[in-house]
Amino acid sequence: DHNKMALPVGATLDRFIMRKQEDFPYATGELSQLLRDIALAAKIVNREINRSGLIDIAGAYGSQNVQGEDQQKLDVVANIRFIRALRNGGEVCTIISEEDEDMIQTGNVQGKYVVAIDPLDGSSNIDVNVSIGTIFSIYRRMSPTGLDGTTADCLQPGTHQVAAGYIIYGCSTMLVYTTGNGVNGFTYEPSLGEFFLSHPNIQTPATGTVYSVNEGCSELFEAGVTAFVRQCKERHFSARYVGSLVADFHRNLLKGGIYFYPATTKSPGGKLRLMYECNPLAFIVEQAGGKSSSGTRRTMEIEPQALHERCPVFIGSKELVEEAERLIAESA
Ligand code: AHM
Ligand code: MG
Repeated sequence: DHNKMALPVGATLDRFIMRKQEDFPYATGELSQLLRDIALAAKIVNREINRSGLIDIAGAYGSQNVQGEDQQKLDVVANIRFIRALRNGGEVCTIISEEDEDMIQTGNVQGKYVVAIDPLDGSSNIDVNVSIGTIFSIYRRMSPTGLDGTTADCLQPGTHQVAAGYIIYGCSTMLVYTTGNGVNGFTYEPSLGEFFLSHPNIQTPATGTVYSVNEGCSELFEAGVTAFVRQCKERHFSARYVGSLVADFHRNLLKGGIYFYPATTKSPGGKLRLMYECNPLAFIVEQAGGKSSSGTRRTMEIEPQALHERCPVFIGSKELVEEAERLIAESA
């Protein structure tokens, strides 16, 4: 039956999502629709990012209206675009966004899903033409439909994720996602306006020779982390750190390596956010055969207490994450 054959490299994202849905006979297509809504918003945000260098001069070459509507900051623009797409799509009752203090109720009280999103991560890289990304996580709501989503719907542990993904706006734009059945990567073809399957069934190497950490903060690390960094150097690993989580994560996912943002004496809880930075990437890395840990426990098993809570993270190739955990345990 040709319908059951794996789709080849070059299949469009839409076809791929549709085919995956056929694997679940009782699927209603709502999650598929939600993924398509995210992909559409990604295309719009990609367009904004690509012309971002022109924004300040847009008036000069005449494409900007007199009210100067183009001048919002890109992370704000991305936030508006994703929220609008999720609201219009109708499948999502509640959103957590890095850009908004409180939960966002979409008004879609029949929506069965909750989304946690960092609409544009890597804020320090936006203005300097370095890769940035979007990270998202999808949960099924637990409260009954008919009302707004609740805080409890938003504070589910990462193990409850039904899907997660990221978009990297880099040399080319890619969307990588999982629904818990492997990880697939799609590359955007701007002239056609389509994402095409380019990286089917991504598996991350079991180990690697790259470590990614802001070593400028190393004096603020705890002893176990310092020992791990020393070990990376003794083995002559390469240091690679863009400062955009999605870019650093994506490179290590494909090539092998470890990204970490540990607790520091300055930010004892770590810097990165559990709900829309760590958990989605943890789901992806595990689906690709890798690991994600706070240093002492599996990221996805952390019981979230607050929408914007932070956590230390060690994520990437399985062997490297386990070594970091071991050194942290030994020096505790
Ligand atoms: P942001 O959400 O303000 O963009 O911060 C998250 C970013 C990550 O993309 C990146 O890995 C990290 O912060 C870099 O932090 P630092 O500059 O402290 O190394
Ligand atoms: Mg962020």
